[in-house]
Amino acid sequence: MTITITAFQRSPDRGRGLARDMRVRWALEEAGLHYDVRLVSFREMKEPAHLALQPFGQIPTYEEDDLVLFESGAIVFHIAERNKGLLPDETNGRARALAWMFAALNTVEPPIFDRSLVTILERDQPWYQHRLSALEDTIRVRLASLSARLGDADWLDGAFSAGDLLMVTVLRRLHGSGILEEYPNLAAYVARGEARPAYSRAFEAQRAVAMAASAG
Ligand code: GTB
Repeated sequence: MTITITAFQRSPDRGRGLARDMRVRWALEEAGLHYDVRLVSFREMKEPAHLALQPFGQIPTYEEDDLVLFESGAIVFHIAERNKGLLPDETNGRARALAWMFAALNTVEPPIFDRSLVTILERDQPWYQHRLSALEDTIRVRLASLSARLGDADWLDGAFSAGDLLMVTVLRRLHGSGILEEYPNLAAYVARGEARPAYSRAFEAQRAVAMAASAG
C-alpha cells in the first residue's frame, strides 16, 4: 500500500503545524503507516491536476493506491477505521468517537478558525475589535462546555481516539491567544496530545518542510 498526502510547499504558518495536513500526518503516525508527501504551491493547488484530487483546490489530499480522498476529517476517519489505535473496537464507542470528530470540526473549529482569519485579514478594519471579541465570546462558550465535559479525564471518551486527535489539532490554534489557559484542564489536554510520540513525529516532519522552504 502506497500512501501520498499533499501539503503546502510553503506553509504560511512557517512550521507551527497549523495547516490541516498536520492532523492527517498525526493520524498516519498513530497508525504506524509510512507515507509520502507531495508539496504543492498555491498556484498548483488551483490547477486541474490538483483539482481532480481536491475540488476546492486545497490541501490536504490523500491517495492510497486507487483511492483518492479529500477533507481532513474524512481522511482521518478513513485511517482510523482501518487501523488500530484511533477508534474503540466496540460499536457504540466508535459511534461516540465519531461524534467527537464531528464536534471538533463542526462545533469547536469554526469560531477558532474564524478568529485566526480575522486576526490576519481584518486587523485594520474599523470593526476589528468588535468582531474579535464576539468570536472570542463564542469560543469561550464552546470551551466552557468542553472543559466541563472533559473534567479531570485524560481524553474525551475513554482511551485516546481520532476524536481527541482532531480536537487537539483544533484547540492548538488558540496557542498564543491566552484563551486556552483560562481552561486549565483543556490546556493540559492539548499538552497531553502534543506529548504523544506520534504527534512529535508528525510535527517534526511538517516543520522540516517549512525549514527547508525558508532556507531555499
Ligand atoms: N475542510 C477542509 C479540510 O479539512 O481538509 C479545509 C482544507 C483547508 O482549509 N486547506 C487550507 C488550504 O488549502 C490549508 S489548511 N488553503 C488554501 C486555499 O484555500 O487556497 C488551513 C490553514 C491555512 C493556513 C494556516 N496558517 O498559516 O496558519 C493554517 C491553516
